[in-house]
Amino acid sequence: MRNIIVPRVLGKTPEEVRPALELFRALGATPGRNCEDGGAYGFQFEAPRGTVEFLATSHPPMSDLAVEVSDADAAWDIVRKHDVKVVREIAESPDGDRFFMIEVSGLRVTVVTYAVKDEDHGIEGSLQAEGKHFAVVVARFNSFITERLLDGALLALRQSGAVKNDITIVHVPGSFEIPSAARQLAETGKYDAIVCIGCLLRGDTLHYDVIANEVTRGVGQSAQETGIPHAFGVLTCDTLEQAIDRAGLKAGNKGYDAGLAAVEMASLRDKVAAETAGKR
Ligand code: DLZ
Repeated sequence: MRNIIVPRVLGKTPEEVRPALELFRALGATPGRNCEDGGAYGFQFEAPRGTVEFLATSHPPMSDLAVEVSDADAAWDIVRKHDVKVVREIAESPDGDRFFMIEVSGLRVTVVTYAVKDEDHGIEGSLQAEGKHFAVVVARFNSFITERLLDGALLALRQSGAVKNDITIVHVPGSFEIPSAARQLAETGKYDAIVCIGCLLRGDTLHYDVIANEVTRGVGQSAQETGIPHAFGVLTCDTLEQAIDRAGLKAGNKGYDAGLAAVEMASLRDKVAAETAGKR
């Protein structure tokens, strides 16, 4: 068995399903396959783990779906910014679990953080960007793609709680220029993370490989030498079609993913610093 997919109808049109899609994205579920078949649409989401629970009880479950998250209080803050009905406000169970219940697109969802974890997950960043500052460096080359990636990155930052005034967008001519601009921004010390957005399409010359290697190396070097997290939202594709797929269509939006990575890494940096402060 590779995967268990439980389909559920949340509306007749994609528009009716949109609130649930937006909420799940905001909670960090990874968009998976989208499909369309004769006017029926499917939007899949993936999480690192999935559990099927078969119940033997005379009471129907209170919710249609349970989502385990790393931080229910952070998830609660995210949920409150969405168009959802609150069925039960965040509370603590007698066992110490933190949980709340909402309804979105007719789907009743319990969101929970268990007091006793299955395993020690170690230190993890959260998707909370409130009060944090971000810079987004975006290449104009292949702007048809990079503008969509930029939209995705900004959506991720805003959904995570970053405010517009705390996001600086810097435009550069092409991907080759991303590392130097990113480094200059990182060195100001004013940003918690930098999101790098570009699109390299393989042409007939060596240019692609040369630039791709240099951009990857330069962004990595800037991150390591400044200590400021840099998220890599630079597509390296053989064809325009592949790039379109990764800029908001079939394979999600890699700008959005980079935005979330920036938020998580900014949070992780703070947590590692707090966790290790005073330790030898
Ligand atoms: C020159 C060039 C080429 C051929 N291809 C791309 C590309 O696919 N994606 C991209 O972001 N930029 C490209 N560039 C522009 C270079 O990144 C750079 O802006 C110029 O060489 C000027 O330094």
